[in-house]
Amino acid sequence: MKIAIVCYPTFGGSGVVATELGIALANRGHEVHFITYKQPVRLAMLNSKIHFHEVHVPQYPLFKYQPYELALSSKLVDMVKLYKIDLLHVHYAIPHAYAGYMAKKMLEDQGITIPMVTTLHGTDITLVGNHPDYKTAVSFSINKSDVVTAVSQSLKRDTLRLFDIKQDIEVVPNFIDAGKYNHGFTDCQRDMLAGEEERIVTHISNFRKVKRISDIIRIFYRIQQELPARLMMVGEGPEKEGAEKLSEELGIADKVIFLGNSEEIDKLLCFSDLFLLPSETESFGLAALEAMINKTPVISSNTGGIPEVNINGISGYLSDVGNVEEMANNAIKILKDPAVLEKFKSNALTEAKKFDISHIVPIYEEIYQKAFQLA
Ligand code: GMT
Repeated sequence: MKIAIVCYPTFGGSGVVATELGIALANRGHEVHFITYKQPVRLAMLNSKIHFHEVHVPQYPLFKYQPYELALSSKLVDMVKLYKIDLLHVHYAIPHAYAGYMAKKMLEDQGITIPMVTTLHGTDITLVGNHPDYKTAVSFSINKSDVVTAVSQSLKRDTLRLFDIKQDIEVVPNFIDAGKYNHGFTDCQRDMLAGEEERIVTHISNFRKVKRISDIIRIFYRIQQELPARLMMVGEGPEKEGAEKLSEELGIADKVIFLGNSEEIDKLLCFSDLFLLPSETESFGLAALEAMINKTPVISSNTGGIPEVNINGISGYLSDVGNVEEMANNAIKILKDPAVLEKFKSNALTEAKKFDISHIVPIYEEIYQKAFQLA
């Protein structure tokens, strides 16, 4: 099958999921065309099965807002015709489902029928999509997709609660390629970041408000009062500066390392002892799953789809959003006893393996077949 994947190419869960799915589909013999404004960060290799087509948005000085959707839908039409693409799979509803539907209609006008699958990822529903200024168009394009998928039961519930959705939503969770993690890194140079006696606590995100970055610093403040530890803060985003200031104010700046965006998160996670994810909302929490597959237990908020991946008392602990005290106490409980830490590490790996890509890609293939029948 020839599949066009539309996604955000930046550091962020939806782009990562779309990219990893595309690579896996190509490995199973499909021809995959990524169509977006930049080569996705996790897409290292292009070959006869993996193509990348850049969407250019001509800058016109009289426009206050440059029309990306227009450029994307035109590019989709051109690429579908040029490469005889069979199906569109758009990730993140805004504006991809909208642009995809426009492309579908333009192609229809030329006698070409193409099915469109839309995958909802989270903030396209819970934060941005549900804003009154976007809601009408988001509802419309979800309803016009041939098949709609959501990354967790929780996101499915949120979508049905927040929008007037007239069709079925299939749940296909985020996934991980467990095979890739038998990497046996020999360069786990833990000692470059922390002393032997220090526990390493990690957070990875795009540092937006929804991640409650200051909670992370406050949880860590309590942890380091009880045991020697360091915090690795990986990523870039609007809340980073505030987090740097807060760690200075709390007098722990020497123990908090801000690493910026990294393409080597598995190396960072392989020497982490604990992952913190106290988000306000999280449709699934891919970052938690990536931590767990690297044997890193997770202290998280009990929100959205997180409880579908982080199992309370098994792979980590869940607390109410904002309950920094409880999160810190649970973190200390895991970190201070080596036997307990080992148990949580091994449980985290076991739980993560349930989301192996080998279970998930065939589900998407079935969904594509269904989309053909419905288009
Ligand atoms: O939240 C992010 O860091 C990025 C965001 C995105 O859309 O790129 O992630 C969302 O999609 C991921 C992949 O499906 C989910 O694992 C994340 O939980 C979800 N983020 C939120 O819901 C806040």
